[in-house]
Amino acid sequence: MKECVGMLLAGGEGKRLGALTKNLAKPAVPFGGKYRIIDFTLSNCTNSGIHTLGVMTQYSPLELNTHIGNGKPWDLDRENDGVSILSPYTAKNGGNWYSGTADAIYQNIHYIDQYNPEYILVISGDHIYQMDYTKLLDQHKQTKADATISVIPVAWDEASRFGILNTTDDLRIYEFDEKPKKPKSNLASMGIYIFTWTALKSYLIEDAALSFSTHDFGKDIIPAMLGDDLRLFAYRFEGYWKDVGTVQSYWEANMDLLDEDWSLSLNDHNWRIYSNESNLPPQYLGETAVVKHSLINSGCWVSGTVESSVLFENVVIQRGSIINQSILHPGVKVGSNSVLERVIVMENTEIPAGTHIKVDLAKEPLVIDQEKLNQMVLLTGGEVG
Ligand code: ADQ
Ligand code: ADP
Repeated sequence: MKECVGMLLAGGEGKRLGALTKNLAKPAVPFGGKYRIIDFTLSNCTNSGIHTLGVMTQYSPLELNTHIGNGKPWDLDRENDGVSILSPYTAKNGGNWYSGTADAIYQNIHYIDQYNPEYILVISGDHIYQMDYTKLLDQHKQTKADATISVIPVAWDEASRFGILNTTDDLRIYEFDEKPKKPKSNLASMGIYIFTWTALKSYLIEDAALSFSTHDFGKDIIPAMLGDDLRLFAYRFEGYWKDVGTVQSYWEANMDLLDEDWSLSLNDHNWRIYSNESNLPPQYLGETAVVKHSLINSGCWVSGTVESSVLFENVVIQRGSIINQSILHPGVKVGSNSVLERVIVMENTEIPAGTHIKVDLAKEPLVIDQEKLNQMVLLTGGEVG
């Protein structure tokens, strides 16, 4: 028997990340110079002592599954528990694609039941944050809740892309609206829940039989529980948290790693973020290199200027090029005398010498892959403003 089993939802398509998720599940998108987005959640599990974890994958899972592998970097390669990749499957008595987040858990009830847990931690693979789930679980037990939702205040103009809720002074939730057009508060659900398993299980079974349901936690399960007056509580998380569901928020979260208030820090030795280690040579900064305020990973070769940017492994910047506020994925090569500003360049893209791409602050940063680049060069001869 396990007290708490973690269930990590990692199967969404991530449409709003555009080209970044063309061939890749959102949780597998590279982040922060040497990580993938899902590393934050996986590391939070290890650091919080959650060692039994099901990861539900579905959309473009190949690279994600390879990345997780046997879970070794996160100390989740264990014999009797550890990490299990739960892909949808068909069987004689049913089984199908996961039609929603609640359906993904519903279809894995047997996986959960084999551990006979008291509680279930439901988490997502597309958030950047460092969180101790034991505090969330402690509050859940103290309040004898059926469900506890982690919450954080968000900017009012972003509130309608979240589940928005209201609580009494003792944090009991009395109102919950999933992505409301007119938000009544700016207290947002982080999509991180603890459920008492018996309570959740009965709601999942009931919900699975409803033909009109979208089988989603925010749209269906939480409202149904609230409607039945179950004990739903909010857990106020204090710390850095970002849903990197849009290109803008993905870019911002990377830039936050460079912000010297270190609200998001990779340097916290008590809360390390683990990932697959690559065995690469040290970065080389040539005599013409100017590097400021940036993260530069191993295997990079820089002869140009790099400011306020994140360079993943094996990136090459030739002489005379200026890279500013940009994110360059592994293996990107930038020829000489090019200028890149506020762009995200995808894996192995080769930028020809003399290419100018600047995106001004009012616009969303531009995601560039080889195909997009070739189109742009054809249209403009390399000058994109
Ligand atoms: P969204 O982020 O819009 O809102 P959703 O798209 O349902 O939630 O994705 C949640 C997680 O589940 C993601 O990690 C996604 O990859 C995964 N997922 C989605 N569909 C899946 C499926 N069919 N199978 C497996 N995994 C799947 C949610 C809540 C809001 C809350 C925000 C916070 O609904 O209330 O405010 O998260 O980010
Ligand atoms: P100073 O205060 O002398 O300017 P630093 O800028 O070197 O010192 O670092 C201040 C603190 O920020 C230190 O605790 C250091 O460990 C931390 N720090 C430095 N670089 C990073 C980084 N890339 N991410 C997170 N924390 C960092």
